[in-house]
Amino acid sequence: MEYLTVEEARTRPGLRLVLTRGVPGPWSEAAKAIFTLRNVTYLPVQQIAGDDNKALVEWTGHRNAPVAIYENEVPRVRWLELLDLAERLGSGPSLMPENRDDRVFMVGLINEIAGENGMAWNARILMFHAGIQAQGPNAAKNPMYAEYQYDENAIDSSKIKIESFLSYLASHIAAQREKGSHFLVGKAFSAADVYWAYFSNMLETLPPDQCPAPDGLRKIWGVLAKSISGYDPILIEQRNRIFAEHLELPLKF
Ligand SMILES: N[C@@H](CCC(=O)N[C@@H](CS)C(=O)NCC(=O)O)C(=O)O
Repeated sequence: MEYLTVEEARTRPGLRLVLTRGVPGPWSEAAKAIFTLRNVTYLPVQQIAGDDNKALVEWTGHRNAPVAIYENEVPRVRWLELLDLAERLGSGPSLMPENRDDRVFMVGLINEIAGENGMAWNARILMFHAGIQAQGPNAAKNPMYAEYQYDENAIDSSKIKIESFLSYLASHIAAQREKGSHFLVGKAFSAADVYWAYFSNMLETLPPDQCPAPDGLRKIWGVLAKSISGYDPILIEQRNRIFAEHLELPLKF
């Protein structure tokens, strides 16, 4: 994927989407897919993982990715802000369920996956902990440790939260199938399917021909599956089906 630098992107019109360069970061991958599915074109802009990304902070007030900057509007960073922007700018089938109950459920479900203190935030705490065990306390000097609230006392509760969410999601998928739906919300493809597909990569990474992630990242993500007591294979079957029918493979980053 071709990326603009922040300096180049600042002078360009339209939608600029800041993405972590060279890795399939799940927040960034899901954001890319949401805009693509809504037929919104964007200019990819690079963010460097773990770096201070000074120019990006000066431009947007944010150090990490994804960040979407549309024309002169305020930068949008949270998953719901990005989805709202894609819904507003895009065309074609909506990724938001029309039925209110489904919409309320979808927002909650994605938040359990990608929101602050959701599955992926807790998974990251386990990965940071493994980083300290492997490299010693210096690993925590990386700005991501403080920014993503690493706390050595949170390890056990992070594991419990992840296990409990994965077991909830597996039961929910099974119940959806009983009702004749292969989607996470109601009977239609929605943003929840997109979010689970990309975030499941932290739990079980797609094979290298579908996701050419650096070995180091595969190893770090591998910490999640090793740290928990197990997970139902229905979680992976679900995302494989969504990738096969709705999303682009291989991932390009
Ligand atoms: N902006 C998102 C979180 C995004 C996030 O966690 N990004 C990470 C993973 S893709 C990232 O940029 N990591 C690299 C870094 O922090 O330098 C949110 O607030 O919900």
